[in-house]
Amino acid sequence: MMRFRRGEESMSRRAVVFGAALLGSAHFAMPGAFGQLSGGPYTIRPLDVNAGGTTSTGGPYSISASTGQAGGVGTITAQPLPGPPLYQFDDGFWSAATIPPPTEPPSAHDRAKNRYVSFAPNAGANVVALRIDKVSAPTGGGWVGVPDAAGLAPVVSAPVLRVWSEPVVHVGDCAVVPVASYEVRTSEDGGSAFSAPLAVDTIAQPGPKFWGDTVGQFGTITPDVWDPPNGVVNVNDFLAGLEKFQNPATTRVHLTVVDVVGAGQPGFEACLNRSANIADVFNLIKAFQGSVYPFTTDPPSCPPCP
Ligand SMILES: [Ca+2]
Ligand SMILES: [Ca+2]
Repeated sequence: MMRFRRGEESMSRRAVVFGAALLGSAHFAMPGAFGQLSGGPYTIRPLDVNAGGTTSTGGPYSISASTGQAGGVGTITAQPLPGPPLYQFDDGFWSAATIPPPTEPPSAHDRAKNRYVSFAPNAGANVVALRIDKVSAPTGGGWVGVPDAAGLAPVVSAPVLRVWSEPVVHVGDCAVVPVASYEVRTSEDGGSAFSAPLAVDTIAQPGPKFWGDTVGQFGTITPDVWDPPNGVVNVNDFLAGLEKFQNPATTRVHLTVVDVVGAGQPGFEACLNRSANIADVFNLIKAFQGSVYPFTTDPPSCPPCP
C-alpha cells in the first residue's frame, strides 16, 4: 500500500527516487478517494525497492510504500482531468507513458488520401508532440508541425510540444506521398517515449495509372459528397479537383483530397501549398494520362519546404 503521513523518519537511500515537484503538483486517483497534497514544500527521499513498507520523510509529509510488490499497490493514476492520464503507477513502479495514440478521424476523413494523412490527436489537454513516419520503403519521417486554422500541418524536423485541440489534423508535405504507409505516434517528452502507433495508409496503387486516385463515384455513400478513392483513375479524379479549384467553399470534396501539388512555389512543388489550384488539376490529369508520380518518395530527400 502507498500512503502519506506526517512526521516520520527517513529509512533508506537507494533505488527509486520520487520527484518532489511531481508529487507536489500531481493528483492521485485511488479507489474510493481523490485528494491533493497541500502545505508544501515537500522533501521526498529515496525508497528501497522491495523493502516492503519503508518510509521516506523530511518534509511535512512522508511517503510509505510497498514498492516492487506485485499486487501490493494496484494502479494509481496521475490526472489531469479531463483528459488521458499522464502517469500511471502499477504495482510499485512507474509504468511507461500512458498517453493514448492518435485515433482514426471522423468518417468524413476516415479515407485514404493522396497526399495527406488525417487523424484525431486524442491527447486531450496534455502537452504532447506528434511523430509521423513513413514505414513503407523508402522510409523516413519527422514531427507534425503547428496546424493552421483548418488543421493542415506540415512535417517539421523538431518536435512541437503543444495542446492539440484540433479535432482532426491533416499532415501534408513532401514526405507524404501516394501509395505509402505511415504511422503516427504521440510523445509526451518530445522523442524518448511514444504511444502505440496509429497506422494510416495513403491511396493504394490504382492499377496501371499508378497514382492520382482522389475519389470514387459521386454521392453513393454520403449524399452530395464524392466517395472515397475507388482504386481507379478516371475523369472523376481530376473533376473533383477542378470542382474544388472553381469553388473552394464546396463541401462536396475536402481540400485534403485534391491538394496534390504546391503551385506557385518553384522548386517546392512537392511540398503542397494547402490550396486547390489549377496546377493540382493539371497534375491529376497527368496521372489520368498515366504519368508516374512526379516527386520524390524518399522523405530524407525532400527539400526544406517553405
Ligand atoms: Ca478514382
Ligand atoms: Ca495545391
